Amino acid sequence: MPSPISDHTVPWPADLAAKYVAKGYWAEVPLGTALREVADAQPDAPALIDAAADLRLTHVELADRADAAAARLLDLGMAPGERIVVQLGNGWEFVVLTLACLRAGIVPVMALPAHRRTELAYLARHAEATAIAVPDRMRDFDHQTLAHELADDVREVTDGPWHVLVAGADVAPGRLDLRELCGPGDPEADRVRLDALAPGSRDVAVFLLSGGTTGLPKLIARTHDDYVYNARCSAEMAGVDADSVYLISLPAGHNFPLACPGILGVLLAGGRVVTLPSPEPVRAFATIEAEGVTHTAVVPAVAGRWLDHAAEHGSSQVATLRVLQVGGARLADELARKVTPALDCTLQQVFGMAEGLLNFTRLDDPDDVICTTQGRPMCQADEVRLVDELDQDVPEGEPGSLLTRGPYTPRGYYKAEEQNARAFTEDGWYRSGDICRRTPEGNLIVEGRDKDMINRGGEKISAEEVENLVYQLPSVAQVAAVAMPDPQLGERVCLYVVPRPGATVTLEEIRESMDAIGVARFKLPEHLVLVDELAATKVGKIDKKALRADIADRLNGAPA
Ligand code: OOB
Repeated sequence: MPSPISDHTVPWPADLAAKYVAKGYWAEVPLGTALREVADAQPDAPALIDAAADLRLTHVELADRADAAAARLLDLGMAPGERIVVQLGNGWEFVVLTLACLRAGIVPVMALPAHRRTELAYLARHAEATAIAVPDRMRDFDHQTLAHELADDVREVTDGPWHVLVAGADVAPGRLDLRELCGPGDPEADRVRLDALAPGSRDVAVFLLSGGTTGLPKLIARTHDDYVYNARCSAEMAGVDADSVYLISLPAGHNFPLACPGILGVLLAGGRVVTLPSPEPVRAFATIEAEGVTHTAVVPAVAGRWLDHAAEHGSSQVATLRVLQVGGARLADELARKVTPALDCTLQQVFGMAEGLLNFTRLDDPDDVICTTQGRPMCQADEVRLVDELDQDVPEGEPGSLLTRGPYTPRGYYKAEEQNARAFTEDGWYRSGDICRRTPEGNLIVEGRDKDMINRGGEKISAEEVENLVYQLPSVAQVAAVAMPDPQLGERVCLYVVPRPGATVTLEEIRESMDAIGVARFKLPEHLVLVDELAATKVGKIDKKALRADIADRLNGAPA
């Protein structure tokens, strides 16, 4: 049996929890119940449109399907509190299954479609998952075979069943058909059953993955109370209401498209969610036009492609778009200034993290604030400090490392005592690792970071994780992974390698070996620099700052 989640989470202090309830931040309602209430209030309003599968559900149809799927998960033998790894593309099955889990108190672990054996095996084992949901195939990869093969890895820790749920037309014999599981059921009976099982509002609702600075991603346990608030307040920030139509085109398991406001915030506001498998501009623009999309969220790399597309083809297709949220990585001021003229909508910068804190520029902020800052915290009770190396507050206006606490920022990672000691202060501040400056009006500007992470078009890559994988090659004596500037994606992974004496090392060989182990392709290094030794700091650590400067110089054609 998997161990109870509450054995490994760090709760908010009781006095603060009471304050968050008293102030109304925590509504003390589980997400599934809150969503059911919306469906009761406006049953026939459109809720979900899967633009690729051409499937449309109203709020009541969606809520009923979620209950039906929840009931079937329970019938499989899954119990509330168990964990399911969710690795699905953007489509109706993702939404129905996620809502089903929220209703039944089964906790989804939000994996990404790009994850492969290494990440999935780790996630499943660490979360002690008893099930996984995958597409049959996606981008030429056979997800269901891999999911099935994970059974042995997982049984070592859970010693129980391993359910493989497959979404697609090609479900192999012996696996469970997720589309059937998410199909219509017996609404009244299912509802009575699920109402009786509603999880507690302090219980964990979902596991998000950390952007990651350590060897493997950490799990962030988001509770019903904190995540309902996260989603509702984000919806307010973005001006999302029952008339809003929100396009989800980033991988839906990320916090941004899931709940900022994303799927959950939009559904809670009574609005309509439209899913697309990717943000590729031709399809995205056509979908915005066809569905009358009013809001959407993208990363800066996608915003750039959309602006190029609009420059070439005009913006008439996106005439209904009112708000373009951009976040996940720093949006260059020059790009920010192009958004409104090119797409005729309001830009909203979002500086957020799966760990909690969300900053938004407000829709009615002056253009200068919208185009040159990453906004300010969404909640009065969000605490933000900018500190120096000794954790002392820096003078106002100076750059400092961001620490935060608040009603939707958990106090520690799941089952990660050692990392928690580093990533959180003793009094519960989360060290985001972002170097920010605060303007006199209170807006934050992200100037850099002091964490060992590479932000590739919004996908976060832990340098340590890449280095650990590269060290598996016998030809490598020493390796450092650093961010290399890139005009399209912002950053890509660059490797500095010291080969063993007499050995040769090539980029191809490194990429192939990582691919063979099975890791997400976005983590594969894209540039290799062979050196005799790695620059070191005074205390003998690898000097990543010097390496980042070195690769930037090399790309600029300057002598190294
Ligand atoms: C979002 O969440 P994560 O967990 O994938 O990554 C968080 C990190 C931040 O600590 C920061 O380093 C970076 O991503 N980041 C930004 C940014 N938004 C995120 N850096 C500069 N400018 C921004 N606007 O990325 C995320 C979660 C919720 C909403 C939006 C983004």
